[in-house]
Amino acid sequence: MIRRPVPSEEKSMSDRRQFLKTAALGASAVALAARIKPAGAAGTATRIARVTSTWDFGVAANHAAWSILKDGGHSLDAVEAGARVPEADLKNHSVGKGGYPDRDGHVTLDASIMDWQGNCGAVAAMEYIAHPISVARRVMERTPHVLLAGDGALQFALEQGFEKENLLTPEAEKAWHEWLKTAHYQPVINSEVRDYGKGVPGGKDNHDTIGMLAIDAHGHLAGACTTSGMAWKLRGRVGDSPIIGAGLYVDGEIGGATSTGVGEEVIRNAGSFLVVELMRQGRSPTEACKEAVLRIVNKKPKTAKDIQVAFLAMNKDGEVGAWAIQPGFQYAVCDAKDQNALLPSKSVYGA
Ligand code: SD4
Repeated sequence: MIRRPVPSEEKSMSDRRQFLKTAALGASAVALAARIKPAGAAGTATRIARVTSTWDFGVAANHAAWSILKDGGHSLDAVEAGARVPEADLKNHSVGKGGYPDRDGHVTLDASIMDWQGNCGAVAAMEYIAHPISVARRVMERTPHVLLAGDGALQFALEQGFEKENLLTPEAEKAWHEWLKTAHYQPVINSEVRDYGKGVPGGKDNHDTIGMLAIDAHGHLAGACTTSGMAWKLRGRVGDSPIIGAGLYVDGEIGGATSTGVGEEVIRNAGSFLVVELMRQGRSPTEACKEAVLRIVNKKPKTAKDIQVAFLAMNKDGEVGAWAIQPGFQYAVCDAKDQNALLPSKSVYGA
């Protein structure tokens, strides 16, 4: 079938050509960035390339993003490359292939991507495609739409040349059969730090969505968010991750935010949009994340005690901050100075 490009695709192709030209200038862009003075009273952008992402798997994801950013590459390419790392990790049961399935044994993936100009794309409840973040980018660049869901998202992905594969690994299937013995749906509190004092079993692998934010040497922000969603969810359930403004939001003039944890509470509060708007009002990334988390806690205090939600934010100067409901949330930060930083987030119920 011959597919004619839609108008936005033609525009995106010309953007792409422009981008390739710019990328070729990458090394000189970095050199230029090095000459640009740090933020001063006038609020000049620092032009320091940096990437941050949720949880400890964010360190490896950041490395992939950094391989693009360090040479003057673009933040949008960086966050896509970074998000693909946990998507491809079969040991990771909360993102991409190898993710835990829904109640009926289907692995359904959610993802979104957004740039500093307000361009965005997303897929929700998509099956059989291992890299939903790349499909989300195609939605952004090659369609007039923002969000494709379910069978339509799959159809689009196949038309775009993505490969159909079984995403349910034997390990995830075994865990699903184990869960079926009780079939009790109770989201666990995600915490990578064991025994943080509440008797909640944390652990290195107890994490979920990867949300990633990057600023490149051109001073441009982008973000990505990808997940297999809540394990054992109802078929058709969509979380916050593919919802622009909930799981991810980027405003090039202000900053970006992303979230992890129980998506229903994030959607209810338009969480990532809220964080960005709080930064617009003058909050630092950390203050904005804290206030958004408290909004969730104060709205449903009883629910909040037993769930995890965390926000991660980066402002347009590359400053990073986070806050969570429960202790044990960590975020990875990578820049020219340190490619392996993994920082503990503050939280409402912990330190
Ligand atoms: C969601 N925030 O679907 C995502 C992922 C998640 O525990 O909840 N994982 O709500």
